[in-house]
Amino acid sequence: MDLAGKQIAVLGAGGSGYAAAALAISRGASVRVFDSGSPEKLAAAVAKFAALGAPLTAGESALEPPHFFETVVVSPGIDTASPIARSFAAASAELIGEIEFAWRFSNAPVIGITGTNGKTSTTALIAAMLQAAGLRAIAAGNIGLPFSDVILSGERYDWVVLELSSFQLETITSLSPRVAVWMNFAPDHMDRYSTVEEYFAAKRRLFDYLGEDALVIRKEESDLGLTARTTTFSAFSTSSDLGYLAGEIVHAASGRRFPFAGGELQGKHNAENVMAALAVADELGLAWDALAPAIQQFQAPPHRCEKVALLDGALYLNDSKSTNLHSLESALAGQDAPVILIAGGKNKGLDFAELRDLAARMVRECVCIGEIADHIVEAWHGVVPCQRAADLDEAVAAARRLARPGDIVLFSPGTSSFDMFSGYEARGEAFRSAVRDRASGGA
Ligand code: UMA
Repeated sequence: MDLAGKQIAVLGAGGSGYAAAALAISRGASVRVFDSGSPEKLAAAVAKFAALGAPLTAGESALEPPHFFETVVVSPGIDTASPIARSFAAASAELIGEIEFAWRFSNAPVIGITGTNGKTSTTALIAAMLQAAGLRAIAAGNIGLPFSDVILSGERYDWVVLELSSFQLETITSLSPRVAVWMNFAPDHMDRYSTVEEYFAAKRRLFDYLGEDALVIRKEESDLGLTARTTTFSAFSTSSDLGYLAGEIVHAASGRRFPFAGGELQGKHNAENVMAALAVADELGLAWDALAPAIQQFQAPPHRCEKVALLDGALYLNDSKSTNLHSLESALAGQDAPVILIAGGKNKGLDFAELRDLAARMVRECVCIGEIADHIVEAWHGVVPCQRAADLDEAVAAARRLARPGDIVLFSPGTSSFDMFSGYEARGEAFRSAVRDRASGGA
């Protein structure tokens, strides 16, 4: 893509907007940035973009394109149906996302990973696995590092491992992963999409430019009519290419086995993340044995079924990133010991009755917190003994009284945190300290 002398507009003054603007400038473009957020809140960003040489227009005046642009690069958080995106799309030759923009400059092949849950852990795991195999690999995309920053760094990579959200996939027009990984799908982001089908269609764009490249996909969702060479995985199906048996991951056709239990990762949903990584390894011709130490020592990113401590013989897991029911469902289904669950948080209209059967099978007792506590008690009445706690610290104290040696105390809220915390990270940190204080001899 030749940008010399071209007029480029970047929409959104967040991390991806900044990286895209910097990349465009480095390739000789003239760049302007537009953000419909309030000028007061964006005062620091105005100075930062001015220093870069990409003037930022904020607020109401950002909605009117001042002239025609060759290319508009939109940040993932901006809905393409929003007023700002629509007016710029009408005043440009093309509107593409930051991921697509960076892809056009990439010399390295991409492993693209999407899914409703588990994609961040799997992205980090695959990058760590490739690095352990001596390859130059980097994790980028929705995981937090904009793809444009990877290009701008000038580093040469053998592989870019990209976590791709539906928001990012909506605006690709040529991105073609060498290996596409589909973790799972469940309704989410219904504040952006008007139907579940629309959300699915956005995610499915991962395959739009796939051709005959490789596809790694969860068995339960593999019936998508694609022609790509496919490897299926599942910890719950007996007919997938990669499956789970008594603590091991098994390759059905060859009988190869990979020891999963005993590593840092925990739960069958993490076993599926490892299966996806091993399928990628097969695709790249990497032997499993050589990868075992890196995979077994790999620690899940914080707040995703992260092991916190062993207290009175019970294992405490922090899954604060569980902000929807699907994520709680995966965390519960993945356990193979009785669970004392701490759940609850903001009441955003979720129906915990959907998990009644699973909770009846997996949860011995539940401690409910937050705005939605009463709803959980009611939804699981008669199948799971539930009690309420006033805050997270009280919930940990209650769970400790209920737990027996060998149990798992799982903090997987199943909803967002904003009734009590500033975000899932703060919530997870509060859980960690409540547990660690007790593990180190506190109350
Ligand atoms: N904005 C507008 N108009 C709008 C909406 C937003 O101008 O209608 C402006 C905001 O005022 C703000 C800017 O857009 O200044 C923010 O853009 P952004 O939301 O795209 O934020 P970035 O900092 O660029 O972060 C994005 C991803 N954010 C989202 O998809 C919401 C990050 O994913 C990603 O890590 C980063 O790019 C680097 O690639 C975060 C995320 O929450 C982690 N992702 C969602 C998720 O995981 O559920 C999909």
